Amino acid sequence: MSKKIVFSGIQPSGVPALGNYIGAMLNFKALQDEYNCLYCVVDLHAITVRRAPELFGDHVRRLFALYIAAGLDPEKNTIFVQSHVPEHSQLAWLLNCYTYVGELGRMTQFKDKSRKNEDNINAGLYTYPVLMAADVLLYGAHLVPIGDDQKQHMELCRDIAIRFNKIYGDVLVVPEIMIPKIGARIMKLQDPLHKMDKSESENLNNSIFLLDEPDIVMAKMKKAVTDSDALVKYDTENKPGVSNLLTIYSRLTKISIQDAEREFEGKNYGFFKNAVGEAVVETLRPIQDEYKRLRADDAALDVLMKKGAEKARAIAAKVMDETSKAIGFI
Ligand code: ATP
Ligand code: LTN
Repeated sequence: MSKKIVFSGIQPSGVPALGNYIGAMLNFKALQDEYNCLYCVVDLHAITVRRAPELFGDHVRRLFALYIAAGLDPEKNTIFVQSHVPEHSQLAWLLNCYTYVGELGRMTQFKDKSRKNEDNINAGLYTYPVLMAADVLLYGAHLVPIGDDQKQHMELCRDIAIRFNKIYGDVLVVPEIMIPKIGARIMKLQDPLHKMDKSESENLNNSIFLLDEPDIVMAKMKKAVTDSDALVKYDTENKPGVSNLLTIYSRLTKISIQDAEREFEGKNYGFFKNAVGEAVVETLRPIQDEYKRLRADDAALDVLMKKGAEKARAIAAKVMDETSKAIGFI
């Protein structure tokens, strides 16, 4: 039997943060042997916010290289750039006609991003989840690993596929959503009630970026907000800062939260934060080394990118064709 298909994507909107790594990339890695995985640099999604053209290409190459540096094998997986496969935009248009404006208006990310980009609430920001649905449905993906913040978008994707199939028969695969039990929402280090973002601009101490040098990681960790209990216990309601650090530690060292609590029993927060910082540094070290090696030869990286797009396109063209036929296009 052929392997089931996995699809996921990350926006080239800054240097990926620890939240992206723990919430998404760790699962990407875990799935690569058992599934036929497609991992995408979703550059079309990223232009819903203005980007400097002279920097955009570098951000795309950076994320592409970081996928590989973080442990995704470009031979085993299909790693590619969204805009290199025009079927994404093509299917998104079709799916727009099977999505209701009421559904899009309820999306919390749209409401949040509109608040943050008051001077540029463009239609792309609004129809963003339709493009995301197209990404997934274009490959007949069975499983989509994401962080908690993308759950609402993926539920809409499922609704669109179910609606389409009700009209035309079983044309689209309705995907399952995969969210990690621990680490689905890594919080800002200095504001642990809000999710860590890679496009953090207000306070860089809130996010650890995958390319941060060890001294920067340790300094950010030292400044992380905790509480005044001096007790390393997992309690998201009363101790959000400490719980966030415990989550990071647990996911990176593969030690359970309970064992981590035991490990830090009687230890002060300084000791605890130092240990979490070191776990982060040790995780990032091999990723950064491999990243530097890959970026020393962008021409070779571009060859991999081209191969990825060709592999992706072979699948996308087929699904695009079946979907168009189902609607009745001649
Ligand atoms: P931006 O800041 O540009 O909006 P982002 O950091 O939210 O970006 P995305 O590219 O939108 O990142 O998301 C890529 C993947 O990382 C998604 O699966 C998303 O759910 C996951 N993710 C993002 N932030 C976190 C977080 N703080 N904790 C866990 N998972 C996260
Ligand atoms: N919308 C996602 C990124 C994304 C994605 C996808 C994730 C675009 N297309 C398809 C999973 C499947 C985000 O902003 N985090």
